[in-house]
Amino acid sequence: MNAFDTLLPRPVTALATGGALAVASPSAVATPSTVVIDPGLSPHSEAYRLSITPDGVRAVAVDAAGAAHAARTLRQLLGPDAFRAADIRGSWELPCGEVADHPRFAWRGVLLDVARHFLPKSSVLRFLDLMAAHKLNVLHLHLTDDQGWRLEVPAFPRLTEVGAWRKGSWTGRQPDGDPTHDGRPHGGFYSTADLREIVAYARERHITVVPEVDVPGHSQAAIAAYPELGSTGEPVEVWHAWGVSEHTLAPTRAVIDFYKTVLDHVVDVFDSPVVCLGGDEVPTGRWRGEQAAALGLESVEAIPGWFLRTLGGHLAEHGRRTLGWDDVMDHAGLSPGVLVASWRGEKAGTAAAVAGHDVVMCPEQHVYLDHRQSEHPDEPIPVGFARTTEDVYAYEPIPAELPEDAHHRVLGAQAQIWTEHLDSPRRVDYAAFPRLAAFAEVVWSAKELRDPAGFPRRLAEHHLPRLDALGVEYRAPDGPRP
Ligand code: TNX
Repeated sequence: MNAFDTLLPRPVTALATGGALAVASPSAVATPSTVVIDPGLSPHSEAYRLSITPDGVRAVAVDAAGAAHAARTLRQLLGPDAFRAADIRGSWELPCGEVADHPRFAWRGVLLDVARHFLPKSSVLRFLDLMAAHKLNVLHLHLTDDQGWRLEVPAFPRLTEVGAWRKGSWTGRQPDGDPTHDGRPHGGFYSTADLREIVAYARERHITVVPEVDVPGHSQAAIAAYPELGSTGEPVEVWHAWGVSEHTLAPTRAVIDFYKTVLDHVVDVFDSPVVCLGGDEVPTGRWRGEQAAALGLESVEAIPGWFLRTLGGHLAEHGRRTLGWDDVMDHAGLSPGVLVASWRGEKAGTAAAVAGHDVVMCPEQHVYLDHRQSEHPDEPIPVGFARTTEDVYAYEPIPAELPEDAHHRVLGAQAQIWTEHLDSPRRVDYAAFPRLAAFAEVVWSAKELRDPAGFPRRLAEHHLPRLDALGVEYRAPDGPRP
């Protein structure tokens, strides 16, 4: 196999596969160039070693992902032009040297919220390419929420016929008309074929797509499609406001059966060993004590835990693990196999790790990329408090208070791109980059190799030109672009 093939511009591919390319410098690269898989290279998965000498490029990797990383590093070393879509004829230079490398964390994730604003399939595929270039390896796709259902489920066509579309979005600036939305219809969904294509595209790049079907809150779009799923049965619309809707799922066997069918489809389409059931921000106001009692539960507060246990058990029958937002830690009887996404700071993740859960660190204080990037008055996306690229670079995924014997429970970290205020692929670019590049280094590099002093220079001199070549509309370090 040759991992260089799919990643490099064509003339370079010719080089990497043994074609001729004359290079006229001391750091000349000649043929042949090879990639070898050697599981004995390193105890670390995804490890690789790259040797560049005047005689050629040689990469050894412990596994196929490591081979892909070697090719990605090689592309970085070729310079920004190697990131252009167009073929570039001419000579390429590589510095001679050795790279021995492996990731610090196994879960190097990004959440993309395609529910609040739909992103077309082509944008998701492009985003996967950008993730791969940054050696990120988990795409958490937030597919369902109050404001939209993006996952086609053949058994329940109204989920996407109705649940994928809303009348408008709340922007806070509605001049006339309905004060709750801007009157611009919004929607879209992924067909089963689209999702299979996304999963396969990701797999080729050694990225796992973790699907999220959020229960029992964040479910108003599903209830709009099938009102009988709701706790009151009253008809509702796909929500056009932001925030947390009061319309939760009814705690009944019928609703569980519905979601089991949804999840049967999800596990058929997605190959991820982990499926996210959400479990976050669940209002209990629409549930009645008798409903809880009918399920043998003490109070309505126990209903979210019941959903998680029941549907998580169903996923387990399919051999899949459940991921839940850290709110799930509030519930008794949580299976120790449940993976916890620690978003309300690091405390919940620390507690979960100590209690024996595997954890993905996602703290909103550090890695929520929907947050504004400065206090500048022209900052176009004024969400929350400011988080700069340097702030993200300074993030440390292992909480200081986590005892050492629980460190291994932290599988890694994940950056969140919630899209309430990101209504186009360009806005997603702007929010994501270059902060995601800083995050990628946080989850990849050994802690002692992190270099906050040198990062701004490396970013400006080496990485932003690559993003330019890739056509990424990132936020410039010197301020917002109008
Ligand atoms: C909290 S993180 C949420 C999301 C929002 C986000 C906005 C989490 C589990 N819930 O639904 O989009 O804040 O920053």
